[in-house]
Amino acid sequence: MTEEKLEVMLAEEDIRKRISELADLINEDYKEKELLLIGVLKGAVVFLSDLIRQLKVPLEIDFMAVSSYGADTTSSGVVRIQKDLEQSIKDKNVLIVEDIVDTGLTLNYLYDNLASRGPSSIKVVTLLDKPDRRQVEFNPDYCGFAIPDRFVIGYGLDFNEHYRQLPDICVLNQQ
Ligand code: PRP
Ligand code: 7HP
Repeated sequence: MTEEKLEVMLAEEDIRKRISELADLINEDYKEKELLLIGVLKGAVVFLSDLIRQLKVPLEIDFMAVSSYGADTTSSGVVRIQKDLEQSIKDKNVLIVEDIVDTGLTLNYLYDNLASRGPSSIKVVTLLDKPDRRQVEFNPDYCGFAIPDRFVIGYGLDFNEHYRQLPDICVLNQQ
């Protein structure tokens, strides 16, 4: 039987502190503006729900679901919209909220797709970035942590839909 061992990479308290710093930057950059946060389901829900509680600017939220991964830890390279927004983003200040940028394929696709809908501005905040894994160039505007090329779970991130509820971000070692 495969034994799974969890190793904490980023503890709950480190994540909390960094989200507060990201929120300070966003509050400053969007002073006097209104924001539409677009959470990318499902991984970003935990990050988005903690982030919005630190934001002081008027905001709305909406969600999209896209798929680039199957039940695997490697990218299929195919991005599909599985759930679209419930509203037009024309003339809105859009902030895409992601849990992780890995190959960059998801955000590369999503950014271009949303940019073509006529928002007044569009930026990306990601909690995690794995720059070593990039297949297409993509630079998030705000990033919580750049991490090494390890498969991580917890704080919204899954392995085969499990572990999203862990408060820490952990590396899953299978032995
Ligand atoms: C994960 C993550 C990003 C994407 C990043 O989503 O939430 O959306 O992969 O990978 P990329 O940069 O290589 O494209 P996933 O498809 O696993 O869905 P989930 O959020 O529902 O877990
Ligand atoms: C997607 C993803 N989901 C969970 N953990 C990771 O390390 C991941 N990279 N890309």
